[in-house]
Amino acid sequence: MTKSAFNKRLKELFEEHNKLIKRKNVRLPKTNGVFYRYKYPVLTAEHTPLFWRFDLNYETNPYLMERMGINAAFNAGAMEFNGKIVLAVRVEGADRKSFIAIAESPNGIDNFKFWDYPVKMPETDNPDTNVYDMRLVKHEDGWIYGIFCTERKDPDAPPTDTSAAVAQAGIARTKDLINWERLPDLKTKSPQQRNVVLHPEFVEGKYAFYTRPQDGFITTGTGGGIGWGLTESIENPVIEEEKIIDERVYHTIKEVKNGLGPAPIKTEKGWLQLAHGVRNTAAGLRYVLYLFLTDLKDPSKVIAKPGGYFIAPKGEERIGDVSNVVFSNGWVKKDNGDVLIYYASSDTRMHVAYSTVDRLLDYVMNTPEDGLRSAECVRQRYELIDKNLQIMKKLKI
Ligand code: M1P
Repeated sequence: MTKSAFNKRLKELFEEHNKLIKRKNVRLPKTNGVFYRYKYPVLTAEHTPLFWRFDLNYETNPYLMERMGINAAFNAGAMEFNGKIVLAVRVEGADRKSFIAIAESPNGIDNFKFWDYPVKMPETDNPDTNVYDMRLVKHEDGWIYGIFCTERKDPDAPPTDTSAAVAQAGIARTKDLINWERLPDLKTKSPQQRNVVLHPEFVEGKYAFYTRPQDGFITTGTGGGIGWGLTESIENPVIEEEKIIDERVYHTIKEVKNGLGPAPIKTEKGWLQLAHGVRNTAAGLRYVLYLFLTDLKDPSKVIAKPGGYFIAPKGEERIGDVSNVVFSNGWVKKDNGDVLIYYASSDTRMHVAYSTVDRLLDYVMNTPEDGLRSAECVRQRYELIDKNLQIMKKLKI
């Protein structure tokens, strides 16, 4: 490529990228009354800065090649920070390694732009092979915590097994989302932990964690569902007693496994909780999102649990590196009661959905629980149909 062709292509690349970053997002009018989707994903691999991927120097990269590709941008933690919405995004390189990078937007709907550098996460004495799925939590102790999955090769696996891994909860804290202090990984009795979330307030004067104990890296085994445990210290985080607060249940959306999403939102009726549930199908695992409510004084006590899913993969969301998956580890409650729900589809891209605290509370408190059997589910539906037919008669519909 001549230098002038190189410069022309470089200019085009930056123009195309700018257009993508600045594209206005549009709330789709169609809704089930619980939440609204948006037309475009808020972040994709293409949103990552060109200078993370290309060597922009003609002398060393005369073909203007993408030297270090990015594969996906997904599973982001979220919070309001300095008047902006920030996402702590799981960015996955073409080399399969994930890292966390901060992207910010003035409105949380579009114009998300990555900060110049990804997070330089300090390591513990046992280096992480892969870090991902950070939950951002503003804790009442004054720190912003990032709780994430740290994955390492299973030291007990035979040398021929090059995929056995151990997942644990990594913990780091910061005040500015740039400088991070790494704390020891959370210790529990479970051989595997993923989807661990810090509760934003002290409970009984202790740090409280939502956990997800598992026997295997992928398989739950005896791991019963979303767990809960307390630790005296965050500098030496040890959970001695872990109890299951939201269990996996046969023939439901969370039959195979589940895991908490972001830290809960405090409302006057209780802690609003967002989680993912997984079931098996002939086409593989299907991940959907669901909501439940826990007690204000005892966040480990479930007080409302609507049956079924809240958000399931739809359209383009169904397709990606790991298809048929929606996953969320970030949402933001604004002062006016609006809730922006950040969810990833198929381990590939990030979306936003819009709802309000009032709508979500109405949904969790007034949706019937899972009937667990076809006959009971039909009975629930008869109840609804009976009431509706009377209304329709009155309204002459
Ligand atoms: O591939 C779907 C998701 O799988 C894992 O979630 P879980 O531990 O509940 O199975 C995570 O690795 C997550 O990152 C991923 O999106």
